[in-house]
Amino acid sequence: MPIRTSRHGPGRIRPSEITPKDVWLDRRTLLRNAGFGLAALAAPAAFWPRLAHARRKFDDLVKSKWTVDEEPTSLDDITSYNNFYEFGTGKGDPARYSGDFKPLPWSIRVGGECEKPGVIDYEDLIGSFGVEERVYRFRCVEAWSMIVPWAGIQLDRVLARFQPTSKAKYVAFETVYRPEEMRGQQRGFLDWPYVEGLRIDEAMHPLTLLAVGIYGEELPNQNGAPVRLVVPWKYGYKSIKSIVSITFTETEPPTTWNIQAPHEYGFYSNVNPERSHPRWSQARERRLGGGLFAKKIATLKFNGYEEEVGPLYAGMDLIRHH
Ligand SMILES: Nc1nc2c(c(=O)[nH]1)N[C@H]1C(S)=C(S)[C@@H](COP(=O)(O)O)O[C@H]1N2
Ligand SMILES: [Mo]
Repeated sequence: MPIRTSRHGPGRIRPSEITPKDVWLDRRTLLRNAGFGLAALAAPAAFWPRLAHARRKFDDLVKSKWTVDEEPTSLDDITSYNNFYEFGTGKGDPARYSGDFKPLPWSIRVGGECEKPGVIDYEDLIGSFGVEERVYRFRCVEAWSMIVPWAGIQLDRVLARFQPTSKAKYVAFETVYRPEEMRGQQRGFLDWPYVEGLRIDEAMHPLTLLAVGIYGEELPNQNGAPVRLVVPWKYGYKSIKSIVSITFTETEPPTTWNIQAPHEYGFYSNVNPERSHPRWSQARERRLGGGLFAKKIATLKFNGYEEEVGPLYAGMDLIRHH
């Protein structure tokens, strides 16, 4: 079995960029593959190689003004308790089963209502637009939340290149479909591929980020490598992972969780402590990393970004348009 030191294939990463940690984690992968698998089956997610691949560092990360002044959640917590149904429905499944996913090379098709439809390659994306570090609050519908130092590119800068027309009222996003690498896609947990959408003004809002990294390095597979959306004032499920296509549309695009359970999940999905999920309240949350008995804190409207994004929804009934 070849020793993989990099998910980018031979020659893409210089040996100097591989840290001892990466090598150590790779050795764990080898051990697992070499027959420690059975013992590991019974082990908790913590045993599994969560960051099995070398991930490039972003050197010239610009610190963004869009940064909350809160203590970031640890990388360990951010990468071990995930939702990514393409790898299974358990919170530990993405860390456990995403090791064989190959995020690079990668490109994203952009089309629909725009003057210049085309394809953007990952290397072009991170080379052409400045990658910024932004520490955002991130709130999942199951009422856990975290503080994440994302590395990313403001989405509107990327979209502008394709020149959306006046008919572009929404933007639709689609996740890759690769059942051979994504074991969850071999099962009917959701309608594959995962799809999401934003109104054009939401997509163009400066807070909306195309994330390519966490803690200054490329995204781990379980967090949506190599490119995922981050919309910090909405519930986590709007932040679609491993994006392969972006389409400008005239009408509201279908979204995975709305298709799945329309009474529970609407198109807007703005964080709203006043609108309960039909099966539980959304008024409080628990920060990841604080343990099961961590005290709950009050959830803020628009996840604390009301000043920035409140005006987008002026006059709208946010209970009806949940
Ligand atoms: N393609 C895809 N994107 C997805 C999901 C998914 O299952 N598949 N889960 C969503 C949900 S419910 C959440 S809370 C976030 C979790 O992101 P994280 O694992 O990086 O914390 O990803 C979102 N994006
Ligand atoms: Mo979520």
